[in-house]
Amino acid sequence: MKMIQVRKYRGKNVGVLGLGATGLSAAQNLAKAGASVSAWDDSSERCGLAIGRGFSIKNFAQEGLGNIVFLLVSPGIPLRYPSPHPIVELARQEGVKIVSDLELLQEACPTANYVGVTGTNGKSTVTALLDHLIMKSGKTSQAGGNLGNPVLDLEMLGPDGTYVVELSSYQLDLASNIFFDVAIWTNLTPDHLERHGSLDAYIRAKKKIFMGSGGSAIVGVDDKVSQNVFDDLVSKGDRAVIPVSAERPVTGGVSVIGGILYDFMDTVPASVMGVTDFSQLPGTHNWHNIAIAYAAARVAGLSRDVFVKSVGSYLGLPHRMEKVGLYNGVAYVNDSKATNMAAAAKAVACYNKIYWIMGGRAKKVAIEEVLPVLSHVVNIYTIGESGREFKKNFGKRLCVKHSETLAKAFADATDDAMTDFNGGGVVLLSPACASFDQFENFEARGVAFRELFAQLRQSQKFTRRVAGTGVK
Ligand code: UMA
Repeated sequence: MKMIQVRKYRGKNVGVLGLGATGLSAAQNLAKAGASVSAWDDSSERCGLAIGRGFSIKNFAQEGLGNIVFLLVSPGIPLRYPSPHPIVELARQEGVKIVSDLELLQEACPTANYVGVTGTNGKSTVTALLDHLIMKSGKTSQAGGNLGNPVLDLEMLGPDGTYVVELSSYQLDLASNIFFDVAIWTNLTPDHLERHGSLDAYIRAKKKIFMGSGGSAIVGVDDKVSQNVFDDLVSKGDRAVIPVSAERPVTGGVSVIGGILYDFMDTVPASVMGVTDFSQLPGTHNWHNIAIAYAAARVAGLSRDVFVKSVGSYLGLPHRMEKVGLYNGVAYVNDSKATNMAAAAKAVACYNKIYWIMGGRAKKVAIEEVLPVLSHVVNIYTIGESGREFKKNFGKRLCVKHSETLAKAFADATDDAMTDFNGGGVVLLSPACASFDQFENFEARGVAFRELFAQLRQSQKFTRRVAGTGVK
């Protein structure tokens, strides 16, 4: 398959703002297509990296935008709040079009099918699961976006192919001309207010997934905001709208009730399958994700049979309740992606006898969300800059040790889990915090956890070998 080529801009001058994953991928793609790319990043390190890859760096704020046909902006660049990035402001003043990489993808591959997935939680799982299901049905699918791989790094698809794109509120905020054949809204709780300024602005950005008219919308309706979004779409009447709930039966939609997936989309309701036994989709929050993916799969033309046969072979996502391995009867789970307490609470709810490693850079040191499931935890090992404060907060309820680093926490948790003579413990990294105080990102933190586990296994092999030689 071919790399995406945005040929339309051959011979044109284009600007790229931000040189992280999105900016570098776009700059590379545009340069290959024959555009003349000038780029800027506020970090001199990123500019240096781009120069090393042959891109021309231009400080737009000082030198002006020149005659670029558009400015491709990375999702992390502030558009409005707390204040617009000065180069974004300059582009607005000069009437230069601001675009996202998704818009370029849709221009380059206009005949492909597009599924967009947004919502506060579950969007990565729904994206990856749906991508898996489409591929299992024998069709071509490519997944990307907020999931980690920029959309211009995907392969070129035509009318037989589907792009399943995870979209953050940042990415949607940026877009001004996008369309999804199937637009998925999982749920909504307050998040990213530092970027959007208010809950209303966050919701407004997310609602851009329903831009245009036609196609289908799949909307999780288990929270009030999402129920309102559903009602608004139904009253607008410009597309098919399918409700999904993990709490109650929904007319014309899909539900999971008591661990059973029900399909109410046809005139005769059907009980599809039990969803409690998928080890890569643990916890009741995943019931909701499964129901959303089922509804989307049906709308995308997949049969019920394909869904039932394929959901069990979904492998899960790295760093999200990822089973790293078993050592001496203790399970090790990497949930490094849990960067807030709501996400960590979901992981804690899924296991028992947990030796919980948590902490890092906290948005707020609040523990209320995990309290209903705290009885699943044996001990807590805190790390990072919020570690001492979490120790203070949890200290009255449980045994908490401030281990400071992930390596020390891993060793402490392993020691304690191993000395539990009944076995069956779970060493869980689910930090409820961002990683930036000790790691480059949550992926690096998860990789470090995996490496610690590999070392632990290695030490066991070594001990066995030494034992075999009779050396003590
Ligand atoms: N930069 C500036 N000036 C600024 C702000 C940033 O120059 O004022 C530069 C930074 O120096 C950096 C670059 O912009 O070099 C970073 O751009 P970016 O923040 O848009 O990050 P990318 O590396 O392009 O990654 C983005 C998404 N990041 C964000 O939205 C913050 C990634 O989502 C996504 O995987 C990637 O595009 C590919 O599509 C990550 C994320 O954290 C996973 N998303 C948030 C979330 O899920 O909560 C929204």
